Amino acid sequence: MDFQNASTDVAFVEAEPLVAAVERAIDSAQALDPLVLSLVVLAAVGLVLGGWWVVRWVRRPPGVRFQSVLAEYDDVTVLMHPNPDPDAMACAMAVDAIADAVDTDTTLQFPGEIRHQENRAFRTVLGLDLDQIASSSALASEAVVLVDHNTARGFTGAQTVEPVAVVDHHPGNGTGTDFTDVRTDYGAAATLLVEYLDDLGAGTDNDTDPDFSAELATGLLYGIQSDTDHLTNGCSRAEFEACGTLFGELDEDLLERIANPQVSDDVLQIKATAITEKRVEGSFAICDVGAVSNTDAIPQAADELMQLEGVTAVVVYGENDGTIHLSGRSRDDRVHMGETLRYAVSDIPMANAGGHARMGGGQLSVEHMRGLGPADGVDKTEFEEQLFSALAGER
Ligand SMILES: [Mn+2]
Repeated sequence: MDFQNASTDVAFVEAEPLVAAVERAIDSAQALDPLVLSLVVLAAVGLVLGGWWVVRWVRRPPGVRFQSVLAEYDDVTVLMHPNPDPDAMACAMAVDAIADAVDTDTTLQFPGEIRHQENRAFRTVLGLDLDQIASSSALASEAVVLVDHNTARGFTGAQTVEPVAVVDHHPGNGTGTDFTDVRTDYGAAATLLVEYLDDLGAGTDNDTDPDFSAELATGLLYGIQSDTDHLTNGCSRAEFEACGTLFGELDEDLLERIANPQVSDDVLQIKATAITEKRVEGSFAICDVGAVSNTDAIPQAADELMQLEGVTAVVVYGENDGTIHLSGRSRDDRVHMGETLRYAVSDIPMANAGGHARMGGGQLSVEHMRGLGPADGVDKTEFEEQLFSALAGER
């Protein structure tokens, strides 16, 4: 006997009980009422199909689920965090495109101001229609989608806002009633929106809606770049993949116009003051830039000073309308900037300061710096001494 026949024999032996079982099943089926039988078959088919739909429904990619939530509303408000940055604005653009494809109207709103020249350039160059609000009564619709933050803040009544959807990459407990996607390992919230658009077929050759317009793709790329310090800080693999997705859709000319905006005279003036007037002790630099009309120039001056060789931590402060604004930067592992600033203002009533290890800020009133009631107050020289010793860890 050759091996071919041997295997056939084995298969035949195993098949015999199966045939018998099927015959028996057919016999008993014939015994049943044909109506009952067909109902049983129908129910079985229904169950399988239903199960398949449930699995498909549950496994829908996030972009598809997000769009179906938007589709439930006629109007949604896309709310950015106070003083929105390019990441927040890019997210709002993408939500608008996703909503538009299912005929949902959007209003893009934000509290605070858009002051930084890069943020202003982003808004102008990409032609964004953004609406500033100061209170929850100004929200354009009942349904609110939060992007790049997960709890509404920065306007009157913010705590009463219950968003229907939240798309973010910051830690926090905020959730949406219908949809929540918060990925804290991501470098930018815009990355999530690129994935959603990809889920929905944007960027393919098919004539799909939504699609990446040059403005949308460029905005999303700039959002990712600005939140990750040009892909050098806090990135995950997802950021690089998102940039790859956007690559074919970009408009380099738009990108260049956003990245290199004209800088206003006062910002350059304050940067110059910080460079020429700084006090340096060891590797720490502190500078009082005096009266400023644009407080946004203070953190920019701090960024500028950080570029100086040999400087590892800086604090820049200036005065606007009776308030002193502080901004600190550190790339020194010994200096936790947020803690340093908090300590430096701890003797001044009503002052508040804080932040992260590498970046911090604070505000104090000139009035209170002079001391209230029995307090002696501090003058600027004493204040700078306190800052230097806080930077040096001498407490
Ligand atoms: Mn962000």
